[in-house]
Amino acid sequence: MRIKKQSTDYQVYKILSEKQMSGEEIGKMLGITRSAVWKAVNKLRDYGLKVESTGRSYILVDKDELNPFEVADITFKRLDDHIDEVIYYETTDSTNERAKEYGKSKVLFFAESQTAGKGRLGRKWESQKGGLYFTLSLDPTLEYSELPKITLVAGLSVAEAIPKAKIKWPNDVLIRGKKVCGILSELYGEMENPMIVLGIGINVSNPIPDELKDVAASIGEFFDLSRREIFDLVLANFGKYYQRLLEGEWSDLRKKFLKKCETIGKVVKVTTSAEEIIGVAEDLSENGALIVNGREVYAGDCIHLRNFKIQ
Ligand code: BT5
Repeated sequence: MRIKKQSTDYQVYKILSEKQMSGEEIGKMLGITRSAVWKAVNKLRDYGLKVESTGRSYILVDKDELNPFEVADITFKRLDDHIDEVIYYETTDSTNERAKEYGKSKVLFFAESQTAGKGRLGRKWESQKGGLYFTLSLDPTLEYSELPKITLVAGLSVAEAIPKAKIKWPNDVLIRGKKVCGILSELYGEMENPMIVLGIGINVSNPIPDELKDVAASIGEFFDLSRREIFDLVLANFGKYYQRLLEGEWSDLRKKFLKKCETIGKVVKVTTSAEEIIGVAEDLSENGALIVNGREVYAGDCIHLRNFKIQ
């Protein structure tokens, strides 16, 4: 289902989510007829929302925890300058794949569940109902070399939204050492003008398969936070931090990232496409790279070697 920022259905939802109102009043606000309002209200009903009409007013009752219009409302509120369309799926293969197929930036793809959720390097991302699975297609005005910072900023946005959460460089968010969020960013389109497909998966109350229970968890095991609250906080943080990144304020974001990142100071094994490096993760460079044994690493798989002793 597609929801555009300017669509009448969404505009009517937005008004009714704030207060009850008559068809005439809504019509006046939006510059449309009462019957157009009535049509929009019926569309909201078709999508399963409960809109009562008592006397003169329409009242939106029983707001779902996160219905498609609520997803759109949060998105447009928090990412006003960067997203103007939301595409919502009950289920799809992978929101990153949907984004690439659509091929347009400024869109947020959201799924209640994914049948072929993707991790990095062809790995699988478990995506049962109860979690948050979404992808933003962005068209950043950044130098090519700055693009990996978008993933770091996304991790920071999630880590700051969840109590006690820490970042494992480059893209995992953990609570007590267990992964609750993964991020997959992909470059798409032409080299000169690439589109970023930024996929974020957050475990909220979705079941975690037994074989992953040692390394993964859902936020619901630790905190009583709803999907709505988490989605809203993550997008609010990302809207703010992404804007700062575009405005060249990386050095402040880097400091924030370092505060949340538990990789620094640990002995790590980083596997890049070319090699494996074992050593102390010393710092995050001004360029956004992890510094291991004095070398800059921009992307790779990172394992914290807690019991490893350096001679
Ligand atoms: C990631 O890959 O962590 C990136 C995950 C991105 C998922 C989002 S959901 C929305 C969008 N659409 C997609 O299709 N993908 C994105 P990586 O660092 O490679 O980690 C993958 C590994 O994490 C797997 O091999 C498992 O060990 C583990 N894993 C799988 N599902 C998990 C889950 N739900 N929670 C925690 N760990 C999981």
